[in-house]
Amino acid sequence: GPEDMPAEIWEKVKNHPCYSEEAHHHYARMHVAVAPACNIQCNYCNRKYDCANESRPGVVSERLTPEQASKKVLAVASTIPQMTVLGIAGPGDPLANPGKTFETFRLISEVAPDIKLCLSTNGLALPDWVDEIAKYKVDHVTITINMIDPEVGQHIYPWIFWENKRLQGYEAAKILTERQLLGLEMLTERGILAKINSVMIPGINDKHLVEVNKAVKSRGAFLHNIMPLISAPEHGTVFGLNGQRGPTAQELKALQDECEGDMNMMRHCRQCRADAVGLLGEDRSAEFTTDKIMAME
Ligand code: CLF
Ligand code: SF4
Repeated sequence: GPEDMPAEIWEKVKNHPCYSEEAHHHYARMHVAVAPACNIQCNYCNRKYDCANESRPGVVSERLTPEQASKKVLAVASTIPQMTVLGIAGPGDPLANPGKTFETFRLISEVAPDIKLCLSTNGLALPDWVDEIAKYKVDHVTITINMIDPEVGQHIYPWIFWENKRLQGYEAAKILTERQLLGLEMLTERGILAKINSVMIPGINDKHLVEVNKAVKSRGAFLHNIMPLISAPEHGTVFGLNGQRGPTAQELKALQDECEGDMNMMRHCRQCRADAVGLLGEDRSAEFTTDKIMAME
């Protein structure tokens, strides 16, 4: 609440449903799935579907062009007055699709300047785009950080695509963690609120996430959202096919409680689709498919 933070930060979080537990009862967000490509591989991802860094794996979202996305935002904003935040969270990595992502932000800031812009990324390309993010007044950025130790990271990320090369194993994870933490520091310097998402993977990074929590807090992260791995074999992810289990609800809560003393923990995440529309936990995306939006005109 406003008593826990400086006034300028409260201004940014008070009507963002993910950054404020209270706000999520009253304010809605929407996502537009304009970013199909990705620059890394996570073992919990199946590329045919949405980016599992911010959304439930195994869901196919409707892909839009920036123009379709901006039409959709106008249609939703006129139907759902509590819609305060537009996020780009997939289906791949928004910053691996910078042309589409920033063109979407540009169009929306022209037609709907009151809507807050939000972005979720794996962080590999983040340092290259922080100035552009600031230019479009994107006040909220989520980075998915699952490790700060490449020994751990090599079991989560089989490869990254970096400076025109595919890198693997320890080397790939080392570059990824360096870029994520640098990107976080650059956001903090510019006063952009950073939320960290971490996927809890039992036996791989569950113990290590306490270290991640400390590292991101010391670099100014505002909120930490530890999410359970979802690894049903039918999603076709590497972890799912290898029989890697997700955490139990008790294991997740115990880890969140352990980190709670160090920084604000998000506990109301609903692992939304890359084309989610509505209050968190409510899915109105089916009301706003492209054919329906075109029919509204
Ligand atoms: Fe979307 Fe993410 Fe912005 Fe929210 S979702 S880009 S910060 S506007 Fe929110 Fe959904 Fe959890 Fe994401 S409940 S998956 S944390
Ligand atoms: Fe999949 Fe997202 Fe990871 Fe890319 S960043 S591999 S889209 S989960």
